[in-house]
Amino acid sequence: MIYLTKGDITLFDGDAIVNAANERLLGGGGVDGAIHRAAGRELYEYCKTLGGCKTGQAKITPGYKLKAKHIIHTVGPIYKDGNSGEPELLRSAYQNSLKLAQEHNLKSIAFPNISTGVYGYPKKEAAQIAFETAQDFLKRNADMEIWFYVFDNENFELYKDFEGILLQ
Ligand code: AR6
Repeated sequence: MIYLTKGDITLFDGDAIVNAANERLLGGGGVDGAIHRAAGRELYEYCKTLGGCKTGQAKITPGYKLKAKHIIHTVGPIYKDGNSGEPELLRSAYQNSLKLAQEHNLKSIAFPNISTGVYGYPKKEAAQIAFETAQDFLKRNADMEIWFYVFDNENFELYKDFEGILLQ
């Protein structure tokens, strides 16, 4: 199932939240900053050992002080013109996060709207890619709960009419 919630992803009480990180994996602004603040210093110390993460890839850490048991850190593309591989890289970020969740036998995962803040990805196009990737994944892994945590009204309006999405 795919769920939609408006609010702070650091409050998600489930198996994993996804962080929209950068390639260094050492924190930053936006949702990345919020997650590092809520999870605590231990997250930063652990992330230092990971050697970063390439755009479109994903790495997993414990959730530390979060309610969520794990954090899946992925790096979305910085949006340039839409013809520089951004759609493929954004899809990979979602796919690789879901794959990692599956490999760790996780059953619930919450995503922020990757790349649509500081990285400037147009929200409508990003929402389409996120939702389609989730739907595709569920065809093969029907028992995963996929949550989209939107933080602003524009994203809420974009997601709420997707077919089959459940408002929570
Ligand atoms: N819960 C849910 N969503 C949030 C939260 C929150 N607590 N805070 C912000 N958002 P951004 P990006 C939304 O900029 O575009 C960082 O500095 C936000 O409104 O966090 O992938 C990293 O270190 C937006 O819709 O991530 C990277 O350098 C969405 O999360 C860079 O920003 C993503 O916005 C990554 O940029």
